[in-house]
Amino acid sequence: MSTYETITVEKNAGGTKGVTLMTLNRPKALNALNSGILADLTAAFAEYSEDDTQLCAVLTGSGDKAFAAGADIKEMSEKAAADFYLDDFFSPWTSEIVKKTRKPWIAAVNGFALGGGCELAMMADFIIASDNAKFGQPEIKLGVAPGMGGSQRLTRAIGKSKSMEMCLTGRMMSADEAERANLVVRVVPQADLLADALKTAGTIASMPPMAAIANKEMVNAAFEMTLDQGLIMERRIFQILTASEDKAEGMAAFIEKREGNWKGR
Ligand code: CO8
Repeated sequence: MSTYETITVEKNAGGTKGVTLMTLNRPKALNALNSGILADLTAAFAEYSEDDTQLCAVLTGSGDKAFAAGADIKEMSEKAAADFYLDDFFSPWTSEIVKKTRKPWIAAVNGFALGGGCELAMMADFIIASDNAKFGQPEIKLGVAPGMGGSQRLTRAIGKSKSMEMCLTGRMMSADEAERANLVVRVVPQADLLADALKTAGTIASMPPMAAIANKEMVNAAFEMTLDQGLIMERRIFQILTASEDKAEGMAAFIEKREGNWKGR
């Protein structure tokens, strides 16, 4: 397993088979997302994708204050527009973390998730939040705007009015409001967050792996396609899955009242 400078990665985390725990590890800077974290996280997600023993991942922040308080403002303050454009800062995240990561992953938001931190959490398949979590897109206060998907993913998640107000005022949203607005799956006490996220990830990791990838692909397609196109895609993937070894095993296991023994194909 690789070692990273700005994140920690634990496979089979806490003894949960098949679950990789990634932790952003710059607590003194509230886990602000600098280019070091960008490189480490991109590599860690590639490693997760390639490791057939790991079937669900959890991403969280170290310390009890922040998931990530945004892109690193100190680093960004020294960059010119041409640097952002030429480096295409943050685009590797979209390609590696969102597009290439076909296996599921969960964001366990344990405090501030602001700006790029909120955007990173929203790249996850779903978010579980601790009761002290706070979400926001405060970029406007810095004279900019979301640049890693916030204006698009937040709007899709919570609707235009709330998203518009969040982006225009830069205000923070509490965990309870985020749950009411469907931004997060549920809110748990901070002390229970990691256990809850790992347990949920463990449940996902115990499912037939190819079916998990297919389910993720189908749900994501709902954001990209018309209803008709999405329904056709769903039906085709369903049909393909019926030819899998795990379909035969899953249905036999149900009838024989036993656990499935998955092949992942
Ligand atoms: N970047 C760098 N350092 C940070 C950041 C950050 N985003 N957030 C906090 N820190 C640092 C502080 O500077 C401080 O360091 P130091 O002790 O050396 O001064 C340390 O973390 C602790 O922070 P505070 O003392 O401020 O802690 P508080 O509890 O008083 O406040 C807050 C916590 C409210 C979270 C506050 O730190 C804050 O407002 N942080 C900034 C939040 C923010 O504006 N985030 C958005 C950043 S912009 C962004 O994410 C754009 C992404 C898209 C870019 C796309 C480019 C193409």
